[in-house]
Amino acid sequence: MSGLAQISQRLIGGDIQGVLDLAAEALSAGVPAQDILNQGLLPGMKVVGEKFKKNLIYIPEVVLSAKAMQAAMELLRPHLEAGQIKPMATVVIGTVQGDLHDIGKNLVAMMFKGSGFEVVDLGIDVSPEQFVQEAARRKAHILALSALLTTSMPNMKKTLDLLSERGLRGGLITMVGGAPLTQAYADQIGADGYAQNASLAVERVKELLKSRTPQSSQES
Ligand code: B1M
Repeated sequence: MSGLAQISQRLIGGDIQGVLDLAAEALSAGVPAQDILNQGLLPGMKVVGEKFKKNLIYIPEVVLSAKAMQAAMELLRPHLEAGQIKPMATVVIGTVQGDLHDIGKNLVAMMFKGSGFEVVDLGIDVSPEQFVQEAARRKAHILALSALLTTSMPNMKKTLDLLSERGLRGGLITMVGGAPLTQAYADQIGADGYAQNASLAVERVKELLKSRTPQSSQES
């Protein structure tokens, strides 16, 4: 079994130290952090999700795998975020109200940082009011919302509606994402952009920034 497949296996087994040791070993052997993430950690987490869905594993096991994933992401963070020069725009990001899932949101935040954005991470269970206040206070160019539960998705719409009510939609790019989301849902709630994963989220935002006038996006 390859080193990256072993990382997946340890992650599925919730072996935090095992995942950390193998990830550190891979890094020092020169394996790129992106490969450890994309070919080791993410496939492992996918299996965890599938097993959870089929009731083959339960919350305590999922928590251990999630902790192993988070610990490994901390180890990879400096490598994924490297190369930053001058912030190209400010992203305010968070997981919407009622939702405590943050692994995907943290990855999206890391990818933005690694691509030269300034990132303000509001954490989990963020209310529409908090999102709107912080986007205004930080003079954000991008508001990025993550949701993993079908029950928390409506809070994305509530956040976007509150932004409109406060007259803050112009000049602010709104991005949504998370496993249960689709482009159709993003269109339905009036988000500017949707992406299926963290790398695509950065690409989509770059496209949207390019399509806006310099005064309303790239310049603050
Ligand atoms: Co929860 N959970 N969970 N969970 N959990 C899911 C989401 C679920 C699909 C599992 C299942 O049934 N198969 C299911 C939701 C079902 C639904 O809504 N239809 C579920 C459930 C039901 C629950 C609870 C209700 C369980 C319970 O208590 N009975 C509960 C809810 C708590 C709450 O939030 N209020 C709960 C709790 C938990 C844990 C705490 C145990 C843990 C979270 C730990 C943590 O995040 N710190 C957990 C986990 C780990 C999962 C699964 C197994 C894995 C999620 C994950 O981290 N994936 C998940 C199953 C699954 O998703 N298949 C599941 C890895 C991560 C890298 O991917 O987050 O999808 P993801 O992020 C991706 C993309 O979605 C995208 O980019 C990322 C990668 O590149 N993306 C964006 C994410 N945000 C984006 C934003 C963007 C763009 C892209 O732009 C802004």
